[in-house]
Amino acid sequence: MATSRRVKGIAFDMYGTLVDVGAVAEACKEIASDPIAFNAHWRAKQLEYTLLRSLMGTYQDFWRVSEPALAFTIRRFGLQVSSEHRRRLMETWLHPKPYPEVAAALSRLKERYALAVLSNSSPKMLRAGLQHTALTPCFRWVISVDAIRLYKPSPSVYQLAVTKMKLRKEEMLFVSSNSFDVVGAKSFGFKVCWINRTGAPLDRLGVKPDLLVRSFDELAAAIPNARLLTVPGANHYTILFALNPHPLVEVQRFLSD
Ligand code: 2OP
Repeated sequence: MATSRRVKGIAFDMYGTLVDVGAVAEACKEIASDPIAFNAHWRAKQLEYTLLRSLMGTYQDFWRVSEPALAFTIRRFGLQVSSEHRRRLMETWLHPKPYPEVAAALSRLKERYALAVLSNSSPKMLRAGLQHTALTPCFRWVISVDAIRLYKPSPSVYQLAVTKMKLRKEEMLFVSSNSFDVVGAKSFGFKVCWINRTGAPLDRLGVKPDLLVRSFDELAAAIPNARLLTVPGANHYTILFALNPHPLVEVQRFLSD
């Protein structure tokens, strides 16, 4: 028999989800002829280093992982970059831009749900980024992986959000734009919303999110009317029914893919 629970808390990924990392690409224009490729490579290397450090048991925080990832990328692209330019590139991570609809959508969601950030980023970067974007007051918790010295998608990180927010896994929704984070959170057992702004393909790791939307506006419209409905045996999917027709159509299309 189906069981249903209301969402009580929502945890959000930070970079690429709440704030635009494309802004870092702007800064890359100063040093690279293909700033988008340079930035994508830096971002991929950053992620790779978090995964490797988690596996090797040699945690360093996200700032300290990002610097050598930048150095590697500079080398990979055969560039000469001054220490002043490197410093400026790193500092763009402290001054991200929020996606335009994020603040208004979070204000609506905050009325009804306990909101948290759950990020691979370091406490210093999170503090600076949230202050710069004026999003700090939206969140009751700002949770960095630094507390446990492991990176997402380790299940221990998602468990950290459960523990800090004092909610049951089943009462939480996790929201991310990053495919690796979506599959990680889903595999941990969260209900998951994927904000897929660009129509990117999902990583093929055997799980899919419960809800697919293209923006925070769609998320904010869907969630207040939604119940999490768990149907045992139904393809392992927990389907988030929303009264808003648009996301529901997307969900159905997505789940039948
Ligand atoms: C996060 O905020 C860094 O996007 C990554 O967890």
